Amino acid sequence: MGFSVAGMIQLGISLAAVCLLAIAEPGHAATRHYTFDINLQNVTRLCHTKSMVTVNGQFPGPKIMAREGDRLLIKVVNHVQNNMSIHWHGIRQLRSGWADGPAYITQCPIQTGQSYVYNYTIVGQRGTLWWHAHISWLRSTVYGPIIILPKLGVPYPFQKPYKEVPILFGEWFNTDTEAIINQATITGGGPNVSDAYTINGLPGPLYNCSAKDTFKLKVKPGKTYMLRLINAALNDELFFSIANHSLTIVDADAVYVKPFTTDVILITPGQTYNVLLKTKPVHPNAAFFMAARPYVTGQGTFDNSTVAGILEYDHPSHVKTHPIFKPTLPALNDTAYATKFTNKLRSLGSKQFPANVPLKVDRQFFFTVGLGTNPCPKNQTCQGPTNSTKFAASINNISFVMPTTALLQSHYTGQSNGVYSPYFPMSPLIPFNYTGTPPNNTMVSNGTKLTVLPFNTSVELIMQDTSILGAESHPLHLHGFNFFVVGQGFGNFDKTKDPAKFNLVDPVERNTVGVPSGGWVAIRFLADNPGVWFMHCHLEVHTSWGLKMAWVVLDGKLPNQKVLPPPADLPKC
Ligand SMILES: *[C@@H]1O[C@H](CO)[C@@H](O)[C@H](O)[C@H]1NC(C)=O
Ligand SMILES: *[C@@H]1O[C@H](CO)[C@@H](O)[C@H](O)[C@H]1NC(C)=O
Ligand SMILES: *[C@@H]1O[C@H](CO)[C@@H](O)[C@H](O)[C@H]1NC(C)=O
Ligand SMILES: *[C@@H]1O[C@H](CO)[C@@H](O)[C@H](O)[C@H]1NC(C)=O
Ligand SMILES: *[C@@H]1O[C@H](CO)[C@@H](O)[C@H](O)[C@H]1NC(C)=O
Ligand SMILES: *[C@@H]1O[C@H](CO)[C@@H](O)[C@H](O)[C@H]1NC(C)=O
Ligand SMILES: *[C@@H]1O[C@H](CO)[C@@H](O)[C@H](O)[C@H]1NC(C)=O
Ligand SMILES: *[C@@H]1O[C@H](CO)[C@@H](O)[C@H](O)[C@H]1NC(C)=O
Ligand SMILES: *[C@@H]1O[C@H](CO)[C@@H](O)[C@H](O)[C@H]1NC(C)=O
Ligand SMILES: *[C@@H]1O[C@H](CO)[C@@H](O)[C@H](O)[C@H]1NC(C)=O
Ligand SMILES: *[C@@H]1O[C@H](CO)[C@@H](O)[C@H](O)[C@H]1NC(C)=O
Ligand SMILES: *[C@@H]1O[C@H](CO)[C@@H](O)[C@H](O)[C@H]1NC(C)=O
Ligand SMILES: [Cu+2]
Repeated sequence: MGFSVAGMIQLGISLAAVCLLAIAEPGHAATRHYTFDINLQNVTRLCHTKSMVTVNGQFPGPKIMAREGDRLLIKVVNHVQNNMSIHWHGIRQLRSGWADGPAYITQCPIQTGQSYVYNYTIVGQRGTLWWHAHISWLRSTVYGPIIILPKLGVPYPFQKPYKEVPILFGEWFNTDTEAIINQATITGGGPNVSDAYTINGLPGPLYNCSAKDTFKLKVKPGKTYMLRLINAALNDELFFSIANHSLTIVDADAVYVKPFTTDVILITPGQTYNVLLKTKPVHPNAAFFMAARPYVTGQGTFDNSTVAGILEYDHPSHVKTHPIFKPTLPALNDTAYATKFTNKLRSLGSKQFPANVPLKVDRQFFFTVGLGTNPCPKNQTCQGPTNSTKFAASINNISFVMPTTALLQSHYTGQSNGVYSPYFPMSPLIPFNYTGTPPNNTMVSNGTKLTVLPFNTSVELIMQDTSILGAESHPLHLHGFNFFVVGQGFGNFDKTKDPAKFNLVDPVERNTVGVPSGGWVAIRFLADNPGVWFMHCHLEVHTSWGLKMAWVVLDGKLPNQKVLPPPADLPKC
């Protein structure tokens, strides 16, 4: 922080989002203050201007910078008509669930004219995470990076990059995304898809009326850059590649991995990767597209377009920068590639950064995840799979009904009666051939049901995709924890044969994992963080349809095993 406030004003930098450091002695944790003013901003892309909800008028939003061990105090002031709530995606929130952010799970929304200070400490994490609105579909415009540097004096377990650059993937909609999800909720149909994908808010030259809105990464030859990749898209997993350059993955969801080099990365909404990009030793007489397009397994309509940014070498002015090379991306439905890619991910598992996989399991759960239907209201024609049904989604056939008050508060105050049931089923009530011919009755049941775990329970969870209304990959995100991805496969999970193949040595540790289309994934985590923790598909459309549930982790016996008291400014419903 070697610049003065006056200097920043001269540079025209908005003070609002600038971090003011309170304490910053070497080796000591600091407290970092940010202010997020939620306001409307007119933004134009693809020749369409719309008024959108933003943080500090920025799209994407401001960058949060911290070091491992720091405390963050982020004041969110809501100046718009929409309710607001912000989630710090991937931050463990040890005992500080009040700061986690999903609306009606850990807090009531911040209403118009109100403010709330998110107060939490980053413990044992370093890498790239992100923040986003966690209410309705507002995260389409309200998102930004969280960059967590290692503690002072602790090096990366790989070559120090020359420069670090956040790369946020997003989706641009010409119309208001709140109108889109509201309309879909009424008709029961699939919501309208995006008009473009974006890199750092910019769709790039492959779209009409967009060439001027292109992200350019200017690099020097012979250097190593670290790209901090974040998929903030609403509804799409993405393949990403840079023409004529390989990428070395060193970190996934803010956990170091065994480095591996690849030409194409698959990143689901909710996931992050740090990747090293070695630039060519001498100036090439060319530029290179960095492009992303979706990986699609479902049957609905989708945005099949491609976003491109440009990797440009910092040339002496006489050198030509043409042609522009384009990367080869896998086919939109290339599940073989997706599987090969995810199978390569491994925890670093070093002495300093061990993979603490739970070896014993206290509680086992088997959850089906997939689509289904709700009946169309009488006297209405719906646009679900039939004209008498609406689309729905569920876990163990329960489509989650959002409460009207915050679950954490109900739990903490012992007033959960009538708010939620603590009996979420451990496995499907009616087993069926999950990936075979789907049952005739596709109707889901519903409820606000949670799973209650004693403190320090070691959990194994199998998540099984279903073929109801078509198999589809679902990126499941768990709040409050990282988990280890100990196994995955296609077809139905076989509880006699599959566990023998689990990797309990160096499985990847992360917070969001794709349940393979028509397959299953096995995860393990230690429930050592008391609170109420949301778990949901990170495809916003599926979350809206009910593919979500929550875990209650009870307090432990020791004073440092209990949820902290709620802050005084916690919003009320
Ligand atoms: C956005 O554009 C509208 C119409 O031109 C204008 O009335 C409004 O003041 C603009 N809002 C902002 C925040 O600039
Ligand atoms: C943040 O939370 C910590 C831990 O509960 C508390 O000690 C501290 O006073 C809080 N800070 C603010 C500004 O609320
Ligand atoms: C969704 O798309 C349909 C068809 O293009 C259009 O008629 C409708 O207005 C769109 N809805 C919203 C909310 O933009
Ligand atoms: C882009 O513009 C061209 C020329 O006007 C038109 O033919 C084409 O359909 C447009 N493409 C898209 C995706 O709108
Ligand atoms: C995208 O979908 C449209 C409409 O289905 C189709 O016409 C077009 O060829 C597709 N584009 C690509 C690149 O697959
Ligand atoms: C992928 O899509 C192509 C073109 O639509 C089709 O020919 C192919 O069978 C599909 N592959 C898979 C694995 O679904
Ligand atoms: C359904 O429509 C019929 C005929 O238009 C009407 O009599 C009835 O009141 C409607 N029912 C509801 C629940 O709207
Ligand atoms: C709904 O679908 C059924 C079966 O395809 C058809 O007979 C009926 O006319 C449709 N109703 C409306 C209101 O479109
Ligand atoms: C489930 O369905 C699949 C695909 O149709 C089939 O191959 C498999 O034999 C079925 N499994 C059982 C246990 O019926
Ligand atoms: C589902 O429907 C088919 C065709 O109507 C019927 O043959 C089959 O027995 C039904 N299956 C079940 C499980 O009800
Ligand atoms: C839940 O299911 C009941 C019974 O089928 C239904 O009346 C209610 O509308 C459903 N609630 C939601 C929010 O879908
Ligand atoms: C905002 O949240 C409050 C508290 O849950 C709720 O009563 C109100 O209806 C919400 N307002 C909007 C515009 O959604
Ligand atoms: Cu999903």
